[in-house]
Amino acid sequence: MLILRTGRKRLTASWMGGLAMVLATGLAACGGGAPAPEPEPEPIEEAAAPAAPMEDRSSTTPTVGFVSPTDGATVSSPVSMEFIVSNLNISPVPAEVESPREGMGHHHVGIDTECLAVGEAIPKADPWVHFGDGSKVFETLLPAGQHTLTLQIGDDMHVTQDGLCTTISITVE
Ligand SMILES: [Cu+2]
Repeated sequence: MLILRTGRKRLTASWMGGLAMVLATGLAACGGGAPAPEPEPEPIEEAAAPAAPMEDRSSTTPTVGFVSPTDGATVSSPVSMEFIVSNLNISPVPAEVESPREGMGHHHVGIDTECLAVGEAIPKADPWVHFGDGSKVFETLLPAGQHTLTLQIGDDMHVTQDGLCTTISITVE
């Protein structure tokens, strides 16, 4: 019933009237002390939960992005970053790597730089920071002004992957 009220804003007057009656009836039933109607709303709420944007399983294409900051945001220093991927596993780089594991990678942030070409090894030097421990958050001091933040996935060999890079612009105040 809550779904009907909030989800469909264009109900006609007659619909609303009918809905009000249904609601009134439902409330009356609740008020009567009968515990029976209680379980009904629960499946509705559970059904609505997967609509949350964090776990999108509608595609099998791997993606990477910033949870924060958002593109165009004005933030203060130190700048806190949070990364997210879908259809890819973020995993610490093993101690010894003979060949990169399929479907696994780790985050890299490039400060004031663009995405590297696909197939390139991400340098272990400025302006790149590797998160070979599997980290999904980072905090760093940045001078005031406009900055470009690039988030790029590398496999166990730190090699860039097709489609797995994103760049945002932020302003540090
Ligand atoms: Cu790396």
